[in-house]
Amino acid sequence: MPNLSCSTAGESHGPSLVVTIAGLPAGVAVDTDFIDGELARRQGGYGRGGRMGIEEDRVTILTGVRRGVSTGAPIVFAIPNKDSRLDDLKKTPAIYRPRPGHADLAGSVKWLTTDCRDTLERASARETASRVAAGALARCLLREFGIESFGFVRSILTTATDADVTEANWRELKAVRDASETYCPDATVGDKHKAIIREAKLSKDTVGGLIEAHVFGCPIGLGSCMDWRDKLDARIAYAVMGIQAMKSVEIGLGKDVATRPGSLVHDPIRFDRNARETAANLGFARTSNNAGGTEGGITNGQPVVVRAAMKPIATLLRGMPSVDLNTKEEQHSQYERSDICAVPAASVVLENVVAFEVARVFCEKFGGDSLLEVRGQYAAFMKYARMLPMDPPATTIA
Ligand code: EPS
Repeated sequence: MPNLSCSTAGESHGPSLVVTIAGLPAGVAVDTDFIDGELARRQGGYGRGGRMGIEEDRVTILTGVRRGVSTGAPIVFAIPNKDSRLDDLKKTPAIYRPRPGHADLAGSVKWLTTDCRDTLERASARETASRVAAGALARCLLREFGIESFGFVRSILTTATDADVTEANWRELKAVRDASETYCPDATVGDKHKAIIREAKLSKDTVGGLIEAHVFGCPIGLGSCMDWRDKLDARIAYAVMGIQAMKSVEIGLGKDVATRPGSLVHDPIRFDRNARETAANLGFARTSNNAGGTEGGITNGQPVVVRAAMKPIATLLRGMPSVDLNTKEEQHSQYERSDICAVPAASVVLENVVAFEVARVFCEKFGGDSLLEVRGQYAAFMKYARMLPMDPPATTIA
């Protein structure tokens, strides 16, 4: 049985994006309405440019699904591009003038060309549509086990919401987020974000921000500390840094752990007997969640909380100092078409990318060839975990 994996291909202005997801058990209902809904959300958000008015992202299922259900074979989705003119795109002077902050310069030198297009077509954030589709597919499995992911915009520039997101209120906040053009779960702050983006547009600039994802319903025990490569937080950091334009990832309190004593960082443990038989956390409740749901790289029954910082888009309407790669003369990087702010879209990417990593460790712990087997493994583990302490010890149970 292969591990759950995702690989992507396709150029921003090629005929199609393609994503291959291998290792999803057989028997998972593939909810294309949900997947396409996530793709539509990723296209939206205040601050997007002209391209998103052209595209209408939807998955075309090419392999691995029969009558709406996964077969266990690799699943390939195509997401066709409407703005598909890769071979016809003219070589304007801009294409030789790398944008500071974009992959243009490093990629062009790396692949021994002065034409930045070969690099930018894959570096483009368009690729994130594929990763959203993969994450949304993985969520079709996770929700069978009550695991849900919620992503939103925490801040744009220096304006942040202090919304406290909990297991009890996240659905309510989701409704606010879904009514917000900047995907912020705080209506007043959402309006301020819009004003900031509008201002950036007027000054021909761009803005970044902080995005957050919370994953609810994870049982204790996903990920492992036995090998550093299997730590869930390590895998999340890897996957999130793989999202275009991310410059930092934090779990829980993140960098603020460095400024507090241990007594104000570590989350006190208590036991809620009423939750023992029903809750995914087996009743092991915490009075805070500074750890962000992982200790030792293993889920501890609290929501997994991930925050990432997105840099401002590198394509500025006013340009930035650069050089022409052919003449080596100083030139401003030129503007063709871009977003002013893609932080709302990135929050959708984060929500789905983090969910995919949770699904990966979920399949590692409870994996089987079919959903039925996964259900059995999950139920068996939860039964034993609720039995603790075991007498006689677990090793003697037949
Ligand atoms: C991007 C430039 C813009 C963005 C694009 C990312 O595209 P274009 O160059 O076609 O105008 O809209 O984002 C997407 C296409 C997308 O789907 O998110 C870039 O250079 O990174």
